[in-house]
Amino acid sequence: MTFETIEFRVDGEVAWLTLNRPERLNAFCRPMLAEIAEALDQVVAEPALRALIVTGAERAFSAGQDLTEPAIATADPAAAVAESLDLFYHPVLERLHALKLPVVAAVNGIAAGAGANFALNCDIVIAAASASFIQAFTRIGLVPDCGGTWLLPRLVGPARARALMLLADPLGAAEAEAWGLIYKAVPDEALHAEAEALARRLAAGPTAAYGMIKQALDAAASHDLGRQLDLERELQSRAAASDDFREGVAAFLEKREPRFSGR
Ligand code: T3D
Repeated sequence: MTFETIEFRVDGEVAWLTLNRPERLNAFCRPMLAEIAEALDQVVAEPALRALIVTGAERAFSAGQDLTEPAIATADPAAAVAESLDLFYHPVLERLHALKLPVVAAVNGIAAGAGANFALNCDIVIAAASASFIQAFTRIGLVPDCGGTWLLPRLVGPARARALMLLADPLGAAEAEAWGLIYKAVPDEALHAEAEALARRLAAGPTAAYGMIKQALDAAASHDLGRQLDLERELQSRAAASDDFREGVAAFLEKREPRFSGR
């Protein structure tokens, strides 16, 4: 399948999804969000895939919503924005969170507004040293969306989250790492190799267990400890029934590296 606004490439067990509107700093428009949703459906439909990398073409990761998109300039922007979120952004975020395989965001440059929060919805976020993250929304009189108000306080704590969202100042990759917003900042020239190495390592791991870890972490936000312990018991029973658990224990006892199938 050929896309107009993204590149989607499968390389063995790892897929690459590249946001590809560099003339607009990879800003999201409705056709692009629809293509991302379609690519994520392809990821689900391909059981051989075991990790996904998301990155941006050329100098930016994404500048967030395309502010030149006609839907923004309608007579009723309130309705247009609600429609964009309901019909385009949220289906992408729901698909991203429903993926059982791990998703690595390789943030190659500026990630602003919805672009920043799209990256932060991924499982592991690494960024080029020259990249930065901006909760740009208040610069144009909007509020953070794409889960920003939910994610940021959990990642960096309420004080820093509030300042980031109210001030809309850029946060460089090294500081983003120090604050716990992202996993790691890496030298610019090493970004894609680091992302690929991480994804290959994850692709060789117990994919079903990774999916269950993601499910448990998502559920933890709304559970008390008792409910979370129940969920952990249920997931652990499923993990214990997996081929990968048998292989993991066998490899340990035989003093060798495990060969996980992902099942
Ligand atoms: O509809 C809804 O559902 C609402 C949802 C909203 C979610 C959001 O994401 S709101 C936040 C939207 N994003 C922004 O407000 C960021 C706007 N962009 C910027 O502030 C700056 O471009 C950056 C800080 C990201 C980068 O600055 P800089 O100096 O490196 O680049 P630049 O020169 O500003 O941009 C380069 C080109 O990209 C330029 O085009 P030109 O003049 O060369 O033809 C610029 O207009 C274009 N561009 C950058 N961001 C956007 C964009 N075009 C459309 N939409 C953009 N968001």
